[in-house]
Amino acid sequence: MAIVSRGFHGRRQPSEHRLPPGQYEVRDFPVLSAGPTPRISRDTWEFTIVTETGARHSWSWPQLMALPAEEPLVDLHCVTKWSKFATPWRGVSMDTLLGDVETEADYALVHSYGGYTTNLPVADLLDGQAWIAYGYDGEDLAPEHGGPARLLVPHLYLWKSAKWVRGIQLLLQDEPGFWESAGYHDYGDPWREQRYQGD
Ligand SMILES: Nc1nc2c(c(=O)[nH]1)N[C@H]1C(S)=C(S)[C@@H](COP(=O)(O)O)O[C@H]1N2
Ligand SMILES: [Mo]
Repeated sequence: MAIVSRGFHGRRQPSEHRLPPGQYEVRDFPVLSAGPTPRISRDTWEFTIVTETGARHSWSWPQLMALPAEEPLVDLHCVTKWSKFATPWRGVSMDTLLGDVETEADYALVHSYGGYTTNLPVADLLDGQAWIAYGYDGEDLAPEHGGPARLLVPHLYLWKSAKWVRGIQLLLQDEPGFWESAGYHDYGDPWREQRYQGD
């Protein structure tokens, strides 16, 4: 009889092994917004990538819907210490959206309807790590969680996942966003507990 390590393939680890340092698990889905929830109509919604040379790539709502959708099942980690496991999203991979964009930029500044911004390296938007998410748990993404669409970049603290996303500015130099300018960490890796500047 072959020696098989049972349960090795495709089984998620018990939840306590998926908690980054200093985090606790929640079962509900907290809402954290720095201001009021903007109401954006899908008829006028637009997502725009602007490169370091000023080249613009825009998608209307129907154009976004026409792109291949993915259904990532990911853990979320908020810097206020809650984590939520196995959240089911639907959205378009940033690999798809950045695929035809010619750029040498290493940095991205994400802009939201309502004025929120957050920054991250372009590399963290690629290789199946980030999505423009418009569905959650089989439904349209609710406005309080960032609908019509938000950035989802679950390997970083959740403040990087800009709700009501409007566009991404590609930059040769790093520029801090809203929370990063207020003392939060520039990168925000939950596994290295990069909550604040200097962590
Ligand atoms: N536009 C915008 N995006 C945002 C925020 C915000 O205030 N405005 N808050 C961030 C923070 S701090 C967190 S923890 C998550 C919360 O997402 P949720 O409300 O869906 O849980 O959204 C992030 N994205
Ligand atoms: Mo947060």
